[in-house]
Amino acid sequence: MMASHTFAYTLYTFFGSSCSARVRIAAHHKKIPLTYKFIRLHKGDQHLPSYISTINPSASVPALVVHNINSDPEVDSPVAIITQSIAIIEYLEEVHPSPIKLLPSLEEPLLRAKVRELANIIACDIQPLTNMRVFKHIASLVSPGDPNSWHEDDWQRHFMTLGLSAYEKLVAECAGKFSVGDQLTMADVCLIPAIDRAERYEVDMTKFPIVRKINNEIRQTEAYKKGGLRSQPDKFRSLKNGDTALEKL
Ligand SMILES: N[C@@H](CCC(=O)N[C@@H](CS)C(=O)NCC(=O)O)C(=O)O
Repeated sequence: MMASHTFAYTLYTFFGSSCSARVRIAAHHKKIPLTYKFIRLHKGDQHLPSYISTINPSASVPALVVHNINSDPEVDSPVAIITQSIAIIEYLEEVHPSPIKLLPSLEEPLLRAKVRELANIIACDIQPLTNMRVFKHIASLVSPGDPNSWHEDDWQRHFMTLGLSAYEKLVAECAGKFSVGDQLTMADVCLIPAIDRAERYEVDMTKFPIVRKINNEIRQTEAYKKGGLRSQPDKFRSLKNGDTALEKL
């Protein structure tokens, strides 16, 4: 395998995707340049046969294409394509371990486990249940037109509240300025896009005072300001800074 500095990266992303935002925020924090290609989830680009066959068989974002830095990404084959946001973040952490880290050092295995535990509450317990394809499929199964049958917003709030309640309990033991101590970690880069979504669905965040304090800190970081949904070139033109009334993706 070639040294990491010989690589360049293209990220397939959508501004409102919390999984893409994790990777964007992580890369900004670590000062790793990414070129973006936009997948319009609301238009179904993730289902295009060319995207599924050549980039991401899971029909989702993000996907990170790793190129040789001297190659032409439009013509030459990539070195690798990594799908799954957590795998991408951990890859970037491993090949760019310094100067800025998103995981505690190898000498702190329990703290590393804590960061991963928190990140997985978001990535494994909340996001998959609240993903667009899930609620679209449920909506297709329940009686169309019956207002009492199923409410997407209640479903979203339920699973977001469950996950954030667990997060709140766990961070009580380890939070400093951020979720684990005073440095931004992979847990925080997963948490903040999940809070953006929770706010869109009007989850009662007053139940989570520690998470709210951490949220305020993360929002001040350059990494969030540059990698969060509101600063993305593909954001909907109607989305103003500070606006939470975004289409529920
Ligand atoms: N486990 C995957 C989940 C990827 C995923 O579901 N991404 C969402 C956006 S956050 C998506 O592309 N959804 C498209 C759809 O549901 O059709 C990861 O962490 O990368």
